[in-house]
Amino acid sequence: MENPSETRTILVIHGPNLNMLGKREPEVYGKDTLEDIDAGLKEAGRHLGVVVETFQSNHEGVIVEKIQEIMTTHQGLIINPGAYTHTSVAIRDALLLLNFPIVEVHLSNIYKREPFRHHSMVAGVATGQISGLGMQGYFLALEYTSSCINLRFSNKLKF
Ligand code: CA2
Repeated sequence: MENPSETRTILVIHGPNLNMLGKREPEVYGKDTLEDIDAGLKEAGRHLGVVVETFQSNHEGVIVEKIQEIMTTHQGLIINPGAYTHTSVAIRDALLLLNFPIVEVHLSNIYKREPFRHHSMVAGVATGQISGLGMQGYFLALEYTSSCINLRFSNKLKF
């Protein structure tokens, strides 16, 4: 059996309404579906030497529970909390449980949009944020997160 201490697994969480990607508002969020993005991330993960898991929920508590579940099983998190970005103290508090890299991703540039989207509850507890680069943002986040994990395994980085 694989030694659990040697797994290199990154979870990608998509928040509410992101299951509608490619089906509505392509001018804002692009024409790729969530299934396209998830399949691309899993394939990219194989090239980067990490396992990518993906998860989508429209429910805040379900996202909180998923974050709690990965505390000891995963080594990186990429999260687009959707509209919960701007409201959820619960997701922010759950992220504080994790001691590995967390990248917050937004397809749109939240700072160019309505004022209520300018504040992220998550930004202050994430390692970093990518906003406005469309689906490429997820792939850039994956490159960063996987390089942190691979460096850690070669003992060059502590987190
Ligand atoms: O730009 C982003 O990625 C957002 O996280 C997307 C959220 C929005 O509330 C945030 O302010 C910024 C909304 C996701 C809605 O996704 C849809 C996709 C297709 C059609 C309709 C909604």
